[in-house]
Amino acid sequence: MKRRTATILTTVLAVAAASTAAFFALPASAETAAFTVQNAWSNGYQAQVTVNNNTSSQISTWKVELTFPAGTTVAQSWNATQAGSGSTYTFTPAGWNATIAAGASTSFGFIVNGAGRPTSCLVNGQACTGTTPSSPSPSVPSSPSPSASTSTPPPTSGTPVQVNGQLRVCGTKLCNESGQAVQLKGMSTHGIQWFPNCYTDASLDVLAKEWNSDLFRISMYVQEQGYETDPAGFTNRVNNLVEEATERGMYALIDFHILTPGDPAFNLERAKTFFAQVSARHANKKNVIYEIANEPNGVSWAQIKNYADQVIPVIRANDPDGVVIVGTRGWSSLGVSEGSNSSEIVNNPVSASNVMYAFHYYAASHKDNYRAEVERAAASLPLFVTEFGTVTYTGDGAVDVASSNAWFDLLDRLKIGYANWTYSDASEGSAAFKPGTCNAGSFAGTGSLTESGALLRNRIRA
Ligand code: IDC
Repeated sequence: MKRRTATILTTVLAVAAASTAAFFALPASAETAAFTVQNAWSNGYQAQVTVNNNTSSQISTWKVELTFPAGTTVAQSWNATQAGSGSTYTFTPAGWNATIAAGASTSFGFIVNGAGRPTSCLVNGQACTGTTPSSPSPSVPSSPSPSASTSTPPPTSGTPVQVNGQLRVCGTKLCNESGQAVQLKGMSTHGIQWFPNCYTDASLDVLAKEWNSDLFRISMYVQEQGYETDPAGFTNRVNNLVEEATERGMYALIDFHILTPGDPAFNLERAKTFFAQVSARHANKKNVIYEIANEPNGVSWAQIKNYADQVIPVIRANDPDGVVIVGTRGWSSLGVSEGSNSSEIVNNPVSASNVMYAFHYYAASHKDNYRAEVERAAASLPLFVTEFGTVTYTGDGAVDVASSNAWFDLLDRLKIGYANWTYSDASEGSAAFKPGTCNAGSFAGTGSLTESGALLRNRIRA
C-alpha cells in the first residue's frame, strides 16, 4: 500500500514537473492532492485524488475543490462526500477517512462525464500539487480499449463479447467498452475435476446459443483433487475452457476455487503461478475476468486484502485491463456470515483499480439481512455475484422460489452480474441438469432440466 502510493505520487509529481502549466507551486510542508486518471473511455473517465499530508502533524479533516471545463461533470464518487454541480465540486471525507496521520495519505475516486480534466484544484483552500494537464496522463494504464471504442464503436447485436467488448469497472458498476453499465448473467461449472463430461462442445453450444448466457464461470478447485494435484494439467483444462467460451462469444470467469482451507494465503504461491500463466495466455482477449479467491473463510478482511495485493499485480503485469474480482470474508458474504459487514472493505479497499468484490448467496439460506447488506454495499463497492444457488448453502435441497426471485429483482435493479452454481448434472438441488444428462449429452431444450435449471434458463434467456 505504502509503496504503491509512493509510486503514484512520484509519477504524478514527475508529470507535473514536466508540464509547468499544470504545476501549482506549494510550500513543501503543506497538504497536497494528486489527480490521476484511472481509466478512460470515449465519453468519460474514472479518476482518483490522493490527499497527502506532508506536514509533521496529523490533520483532522480535508477538503478538495475541483473545477472542470464546461460540459464536463462529476457523476458519482466514492470514499468521499461530494457536493456541487456544474463546473465546481467539493469533496470532503466519507466519515471514516477524515484524519490523515503525518506523512500519510487517503484517496477517493469518482466518475466524470465528459473528457475535460480539472482546470483548477484546491486542497484545504490552497492549490494542489499535481493536477494533470489536459493531455492524457501517463499514469493511465496503456489499455487499448478506450481509443478503440472511440474509433470503432462495438456493434449493437452479436454475441455478448461482440456487443460489449472489453469490460471495465466504472464507479460501482461494470461497464462495457462504450462506458454503459452491463449486467452479465450466466452459469458456473461444478468442480471441473469431477464433471468434465458436462463441459463439451454440445453443452457449451446450448449454454451460449440456447440459454443466451453472457458468462461461463470455470471453477477450478485448488484442493479436493483439484489444481494442487496437477498444476500443469488443470491450467491446461482452464485454458481450453476459456478458448471454448471465447469461440462462442461468452465472457470467461476464471475461478480459483479455494474453499478449505479458507485462508487464501495457504495457496498464495499456487495462485501466483496459476494467474501468471493464465493471464499471459489470455492477455489479448477481451472476455476474460479473473476471480482470485472463491470463498475465503475463517480469516480477516486484512488477510484477504494482503493476498489480493500480491496476486493482482501478477495478473496486471500481463493483462493490465483485465477485471479482477476479489472474494470477501465469510465465504464471500461481504463478512456477514462471520458477523461483520462490507464497511471493513470500504474502509480498506484493495490497492488496485478495476477491481470488484464477490458476493455469494444460497437463496434458501441467505435472505433479507443479506439482501440489505448487498443493497448498502452496492452504494460504494463494485459487486459481482460470482456464485449463488437457488437452494441451501449445502448445494442441495429444494429451490426457494420466493427468495430466489427476491434476489433476482435486487440484482437486476442494482445491475449486479451473476453466475449460478451449477451447470452440471450433480445429484444435488443446485445442479441445472438431472443426473445422467452429461453422459447422455442431452443438454438442449428443457427435458433434462431440474427445477433450478428451468428457473435459471428462463432468467438467463430473457
Ligand atoms: C459444493 C458442491 C458439492 C461439493 C462441495 C465440496 O455443490 O457437490 O461436495 O462443494 O466441494 C459454496 C462453494 C461450492 C459449494 C457450494 C454448495 O463455493 O464449492 O459446492 N457452496 O455447498 N459456497 C457456498 C455454497
